[in-house]
Amino acid sequence: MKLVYLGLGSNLGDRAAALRKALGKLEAPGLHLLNLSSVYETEPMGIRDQGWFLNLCAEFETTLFPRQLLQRTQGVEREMGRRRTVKNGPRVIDIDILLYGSAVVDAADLQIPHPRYAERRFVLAPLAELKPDLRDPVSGRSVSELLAAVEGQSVRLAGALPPQ
Ligand code: PH2
Ligand code: MG
Ligand code: MG
Repeated sequence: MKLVYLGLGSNLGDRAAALRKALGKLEAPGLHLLNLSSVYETEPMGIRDQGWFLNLCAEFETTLFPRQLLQRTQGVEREMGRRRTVKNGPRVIDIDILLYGSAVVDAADLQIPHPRYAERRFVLAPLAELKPDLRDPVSGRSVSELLAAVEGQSVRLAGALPPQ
C-alpha cells in the first residue's frame, strides 16, 4: 500500500461540482481516499488570460502501480469530457499525480514527482494542509519549506468542498 497525493483543478463550468465528481470517480478498487484539503480559488498560472481555478489536494492509499494510477486519472479526465487541447489552458478537470510514496519516475509520459508542483502555490498551499512535513524525494525539502519559498501567485482559501 502506497500513499499518493493528487492535485485537482477546474476552471470551467461548475468547478466545485467537477472536483466532487472527479473524487467520486477516482474512488474504486485499489484507490481509496484518506484525506482532502480545503478548496482554494487560485489565480491562473501559465496562461494568465483565463478564469480562476478551484484547486485542492487529496491523499489516497493505493495498490495501483504508478502507470495504473495514471490510467485511472486520465480515464476520469476523459469521462468528464476533458479534451487535450491547449497546454495550461482552461479545463473542466485536471488530475495530476504530485507524489507517489517516495517514488521517482522520469519517463516521457509520466514524471513523478510532478515536474512543476514545487513552484506552484495552488498545489503547495492545499498540500501543506495535508502533510506539511512530507519531503520531496528528489530535493529532500519539505512541503512547508517549498511553500515558504514560492513568490507571488494569489490563492484564496475558499473553505471545505461542498457536498454534492
Ligand atoms: N493548472 C495548470 C496551469 N495553470 N493555474 C492554476 N491556478 N491552477 C491550476 O490547476 C493550473 C494553473 C496546468 O495544469
Ligand atoms: Mg496540471
Ligand atoms: Mg494534468
